[in-house]
Amino acid sequence: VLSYVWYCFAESYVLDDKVGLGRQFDGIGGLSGGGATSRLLVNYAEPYRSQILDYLFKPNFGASLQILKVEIGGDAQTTDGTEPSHMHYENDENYFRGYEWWLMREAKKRNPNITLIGLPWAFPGWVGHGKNWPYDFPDITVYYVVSWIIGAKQYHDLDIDYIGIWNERKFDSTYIKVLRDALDKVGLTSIGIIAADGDWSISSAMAVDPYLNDAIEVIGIIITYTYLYQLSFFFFPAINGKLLRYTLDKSGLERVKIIASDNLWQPISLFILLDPELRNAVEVIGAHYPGTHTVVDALKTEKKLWSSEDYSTYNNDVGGGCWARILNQNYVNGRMTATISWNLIASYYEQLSFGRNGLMTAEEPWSGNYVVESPIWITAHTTQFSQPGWTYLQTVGHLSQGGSYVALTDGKGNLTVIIETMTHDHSICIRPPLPHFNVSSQNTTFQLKGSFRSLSVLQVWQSKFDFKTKNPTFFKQLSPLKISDGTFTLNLETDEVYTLTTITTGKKGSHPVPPASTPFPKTYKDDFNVRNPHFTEAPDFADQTGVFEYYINLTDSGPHVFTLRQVVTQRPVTWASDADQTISIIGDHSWRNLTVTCDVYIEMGKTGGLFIAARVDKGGESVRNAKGVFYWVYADGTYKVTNDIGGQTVLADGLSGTRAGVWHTLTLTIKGQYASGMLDGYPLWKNAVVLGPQNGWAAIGTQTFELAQFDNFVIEAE
Ligand code: 147
Ligand code: CA
Repeated sequence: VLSYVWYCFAESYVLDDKVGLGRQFDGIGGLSGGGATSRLLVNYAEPYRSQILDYLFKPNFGASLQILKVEIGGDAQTTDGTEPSHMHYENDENYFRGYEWWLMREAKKRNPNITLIGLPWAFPGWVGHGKNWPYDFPDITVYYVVSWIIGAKQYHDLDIDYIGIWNERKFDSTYIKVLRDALDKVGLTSIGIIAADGDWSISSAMAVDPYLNDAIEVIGIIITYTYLYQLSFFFFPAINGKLLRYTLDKSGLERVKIIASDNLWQPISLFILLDPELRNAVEVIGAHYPGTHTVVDALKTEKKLWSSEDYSTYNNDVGGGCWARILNQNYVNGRMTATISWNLIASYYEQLSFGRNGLMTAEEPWSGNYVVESPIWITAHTTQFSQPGWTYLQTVGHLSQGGSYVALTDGKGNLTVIIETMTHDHSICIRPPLPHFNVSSQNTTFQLKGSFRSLSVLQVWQSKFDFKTKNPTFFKQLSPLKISDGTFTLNLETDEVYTLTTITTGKKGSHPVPPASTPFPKTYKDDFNVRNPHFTEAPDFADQTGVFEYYINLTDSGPHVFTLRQVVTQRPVTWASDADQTISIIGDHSWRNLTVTCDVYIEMGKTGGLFIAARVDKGGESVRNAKGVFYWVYADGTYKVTNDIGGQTVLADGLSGTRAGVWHTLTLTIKGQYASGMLDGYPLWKNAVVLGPQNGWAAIGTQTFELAQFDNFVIEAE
C-alpha cells in the first residue's frame, strides 16, 4: 500500500549551487596496460585504428575520455602480457618501445586536455638489484621512473600529469618522498640542449643571438646530463633550439603529481594522516575496485579520492550497467572524483585473463572488426557534458526508489545532471560483491535553485538497457525538456541512464560499420623484414614472459639481417607469476591441427635453448602453467619435446646437433594425437603422443631469460 503512494506522488530533488559546492570533478578514464591490454590495437589497419581511437578519445564523439592511464612497461607479465621497459638494462634507454607512447600521442592529438597518468606494475630486474622488490634502492627506482617522465616529454612532447607508485603492491613512504623530491628538483631545466649541426655553423648563429646562446648548452657532441643521468641527443635547428629551451624551462616536473597507492584505501590513508611529509608528497589517494565506498580516514586526509582502477567486467550490457552505476555512485557514496576503467580497450586475445573487460572490444586486427560496446556510450553520458575542473553540487544522492543522481557545474551557469536507475542484477561488476538493493520505476521532480533557477530548457540524452526485449538504445538525444518555474518531472523506468544538461555540443559519433569478424588466418607468415618498424613488436605476437623485439643484425649480410629477438636477460621485479622461460603466443586459441615452422638462433653458448610450440593453452597470469606441445632445441646438441612450458612432462628427447650461433629451422606438426618434428628440413622425431591440450595458440620462446632470435615464422593451420 505504501509503495502505491510512492508511485502516485513524485519524489522531489533539489539541485542548488547556493548551499555550497561539492568536490572538483577530475574525469573519467581508461587504463591501457596492466598489462598488454592494447596489444592488438596497434596492428589494426587504417582507417579502423583511427576510428577506434575516435570512439575512445575524440571529444563529442564517443567515450570522449578525459583521463588516459598507462602502464610503465616493466618487461614482465602484468595480466594479459608483458609490456617492454624503456630501460631493459642498467645502461639502456629507449623511449620508442611498445605502444603506450603512441597511444598517449593519439589520445592527446584528439583531446589536448586529456590527463595522462603512468604507473608501474613491474620493473626490470636491475632496478631490484636481484631482489623481487623495488624499494631497497629508492634512488634507482626514482631514476627509472623519472626517466620515463622525462622521456615522455623529450621524445614525444607528452606532459605526464600524475605518476603512481607500484600497482596493487606495498608502497614505501621513503620511496614516495624521494620521488616527490626528485620531481621537484629535476625540472626539465636541467636537460641541456645539444645543437649537433656537424659543421659548427650554429656557433656563429649563437654569437649574434644571445637567446639562442642561452638556449644551447653544448655544440656538436652527443652527450649532456641532468643531475640524474646522461641523455643522448641529436640535431636541432637554431629556432627550434630556442623554442625547445623555452618549453623545457616551463615544464618542470613539480607539476607531476603523485597518486598513492593504487591498492586499498588503507593503510595509505592512515600513513598520510600520521606523516606530514608523506601528506605533502601525495596529491591523490587512488583506490582500486572500491565498490563505490571510501573510508573515514581517506575523507579525513582531505586529499582527492579517485577510483584509480575499476570496472574489469565483461563488456556486455550488464558490464555497461556496472559502469553506469559506479560512475555516479563512486561520487555519491564515496566522494571519488575520478573513475578509471580497467581496461581502456579489450585488445588482447580473448582467452587470456579477463577477456573483453574493456570499454570496447578490438581483438581482431586481422579482420578489422571492432565493437563499440555499451560502456562507451555510458561514459559519454558524463564526459560529453562535464569536464575536469567542473564541480559536483552538494545536492547529489540516491533516488527514493533506487538509483542515483549527480549534478555538476562549470561555475558559469552550466549544469549537467546524470541519473541512473540500474537494477542490482543488471549492474554487477566483477568485484567487490554487490549487496542487495531494490530499484523500481518512479516519478521524480527536480527543483532548480540558485544559479539554475532561471533555466528554461535542458538537453536530454537517454540510454535504455531494456534487458527484457534485448533491444537497448544507448545515448539517444530526446527532444529538449522545457522547464517552467524551475522544476521538471521525469518518469524513470529501471535500467535507464539520463543526462540533462545545458551543454548543447553532445553528439553520438559514428563511423561506417567495421568489417565482419573473422578467425585468425589459417596461413600466416612473418619474415620480420622491416627496416623502420612503427612498433618494436611484430604483429599479433603477444609476449607472455620476456619481450620480443624487431632486431637488425648489423654485421650479417646473410638471409637473417631482420629478425625477432627475445631481449630480457634477467628475471624482472615481477607483478604476476612470470614463467621461468620466455614465451610469445600468436594465432587462434581453437587451433588443433597445424604446422609451425621457424628459423631459430640460440645466442647463449653451452646452456642456451629455445622452442617453438603449438596448442599452448594458457597465457596471462597462468603462463607458468601453460601446457601444449613444446619443441625445444639446445646449444648442447640435444632436443626435447615437452607437454608443458616448464618441461616437466617429456614426450620425446634425443640428439639434435644444434648449436648456439647457428641458424636452424624447426618444424612442428600436430595432427590429432600425434606430433612430429623436423630440424633443418629433415625428420628428427615423430609420433609423440599428445593426450592434451586439445587446442591452443602457436608460440615461440626461450629456455631462460636469454637472448635468442627467430625468423621466417610460418603457421599452417587446418
Ligand atoms: C587488477 C590489476 O591491477 C589489473 O592489472 C588487472 O589484472 C585487473 C583484472 O581484474 O585486476 O588487480 C586486481 C586483482 C585482484 C583483485 C583486485 C584487483 N581482487 O581480488 O580484489
Ligand atoms: Ca628476416
